[in-house]
Amino acid sequence: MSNFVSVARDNDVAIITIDNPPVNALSLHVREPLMQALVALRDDASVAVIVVACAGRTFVAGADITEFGKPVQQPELRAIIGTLETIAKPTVAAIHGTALGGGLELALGCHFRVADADARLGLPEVKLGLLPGGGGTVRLPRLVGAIKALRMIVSGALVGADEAHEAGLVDAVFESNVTTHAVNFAREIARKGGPFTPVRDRDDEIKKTELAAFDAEAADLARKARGLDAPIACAQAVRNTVTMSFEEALAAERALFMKLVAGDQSRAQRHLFFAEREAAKIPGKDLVRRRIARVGVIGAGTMGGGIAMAFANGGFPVTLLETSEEALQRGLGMIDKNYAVSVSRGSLTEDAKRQRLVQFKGSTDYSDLADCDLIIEAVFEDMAVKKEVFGKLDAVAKPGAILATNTSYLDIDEIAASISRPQDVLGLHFFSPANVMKLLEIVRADKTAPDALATVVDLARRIGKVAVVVGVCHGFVGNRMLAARGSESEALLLEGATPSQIDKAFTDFGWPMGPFQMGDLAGLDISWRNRKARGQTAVIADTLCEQGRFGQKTGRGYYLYENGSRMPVPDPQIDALIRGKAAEKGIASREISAEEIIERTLYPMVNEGAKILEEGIAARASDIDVIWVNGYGFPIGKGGPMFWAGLEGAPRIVERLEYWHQRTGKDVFKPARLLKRMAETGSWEAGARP
Ligand code: T1G
Repeated sequence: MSNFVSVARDNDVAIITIDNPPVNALSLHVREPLMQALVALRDDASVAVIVVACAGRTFVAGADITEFGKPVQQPELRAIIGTLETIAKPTVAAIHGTALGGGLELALGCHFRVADADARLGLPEVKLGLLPGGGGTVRLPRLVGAIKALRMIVSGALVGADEAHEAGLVDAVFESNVTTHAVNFAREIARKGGPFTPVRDRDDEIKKTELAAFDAEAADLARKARGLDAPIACAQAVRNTVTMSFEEALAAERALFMKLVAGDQSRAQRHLFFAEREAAKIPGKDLVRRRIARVGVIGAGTMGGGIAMAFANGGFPVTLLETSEEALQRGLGMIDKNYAVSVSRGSLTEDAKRQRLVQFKGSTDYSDLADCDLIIEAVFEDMAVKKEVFGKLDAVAKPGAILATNTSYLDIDEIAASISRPQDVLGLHFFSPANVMKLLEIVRADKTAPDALATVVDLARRIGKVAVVVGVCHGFVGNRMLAARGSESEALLLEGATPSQIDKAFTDFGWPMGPFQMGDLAGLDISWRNRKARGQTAVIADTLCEQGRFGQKTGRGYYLYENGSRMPVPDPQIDALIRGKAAEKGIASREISAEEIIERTLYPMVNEGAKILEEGIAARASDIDVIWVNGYGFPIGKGGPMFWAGLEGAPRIVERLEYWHQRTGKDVFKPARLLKRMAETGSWEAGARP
């Protein structure tokens, strides 16, 4: 057949094997020989049954995402599945690893599916801003029912082999050698004889659907879509399967798919798919990694405790160090409580909780860190305190141990220079809650050894984090751009905007919440301490903090939070305070549009991103997008700030920045060289540093 598709025979059983590393994506060079094989085996009377299997680490993980946005080439996946479904002799899909998207759709074109016990199955297209375009929204409900299919397709979540078996998605599960078992299963099926009903003709499950219950569930899911089109389209497509004929629903699925694949949201989410994988590619691919068997964490506060949990969840034994027994027990107690919450929510079993807790060893003695291969400091954000801790680490840590700081803005070169082994020092900037947030900003200091860096990039994946390597500067990438985004917030308030008006501009844009609500959630006292440490002031924010308005934790900040609720209530006192400060400064109040709010907050942020690229603090514009989407809630449907700049139009961003620069004289609006270059070329890479 071809290098990518081969056919073997086991007497009257034909086994088609797809072999397209790394994930057997259904690229054109797979689809062509696959179609030929199916037609040939359909028409070969000596073949009684056909098994479809894959070589390598996984069954088909979907259509080839790199082909989207390009002219469609025949044969399409739908045609292949259509052909497969017309084959009268029994067909069996042998699933190992993952059967995802077009891969599961291909399997749904078979009469039977058998899976390896560790296999995972799903239609995650919604995570690419799409919906299943190969008949998944029409065939899956016919096996698992409309409601189950709705949940799987709108969430994009995967199911394990046992759950798939229970749901009727797979017909048998085997501990191992699924292809061998599939051949025996196939032979047994052929021996028993038909009829063999294609999935397309199985209506019993969808006929059971209660449309009212379905619509209620779909409406609930739609409320969580936050401006994304794909979840809504997914729900509509599954509903069509209940209310339309097979052919009508299939055609409707196609129309929805073609609309989404051509849209900006899917382009943005496909950009992020590849951007996350690119971010992990750093020089030194072949470097020998350092062995990490045990991890030490210094500081059992909110950050330290979360970091320790992230490693314990990743299967690492953790030594947790605190200055006093009381502080240690408080930290361990918080960890236990966090796990108990997960158990009560059903996202963790009691047994798993036990297994994780035994990973922790508490201590107040630095010498207990001597057997750790990686030690992460998460103590108070003060340079003198950091240096004291690293001094002690330098004395006790074993040779070759990686010494990391969780600082979110301090100079890591200065910390590294304070000890005898700067080559082992780097930053591991986790985001709160560290056991939940996916992003890990890995800070490469001037002297950081390449093997230390490569080691922690790999390690991030093992603890379920998305890693991005950045250089040393104040606030690194994320917080530095956050400061640029926030630089105008006060000015906008003084000129007439209200906190809720600005927050609404952000939530309308697609953020989970706006800067003022976020400030109240994080605690206004943290950035107040920061400003004071840097000799900076913010007239409104400082006044709030002087009045003890730290946000949710004190029940009032920019908003009121009554009786411990997290619901922000606008506070007329705040408007009066702001108007008062504006009057003191002689600033007249005026109408401010949502457009102006976005211009004066997000445009400077993109501009700062361009400066960061110019300075080589970030290696790629897409790295910045990965940071903002995974660490700061930037709307995935917009692809991150640097990708969004392309959607928004870099020429417009430059023009409006120049307008505000002229009007305010503020540097934050002075267009960066690389942004101007992007406006001319349409690409960030075109003008980037070599
Ligand atoms: N197409 C093209 N390349 C892909 C790919 C795909 N579907 N999946 C992975 N790759 C590349 C990836 O970029 C990386 O490349 C390498 O393979 C290894 O991936 C019609 C519309 C399967 C769970 O959404 O979730 O079918 O960086 O690093 O961690 O309805 O890859 O090495 O150059 O992620 O072991 C639906 C996407 C497609 C699944 C493996 N399918 N893939 O994870 O490896 S849309 C998906 C994954 C579709 C139909 C529709 C994961 C994985 P490079 P990796 P991994």
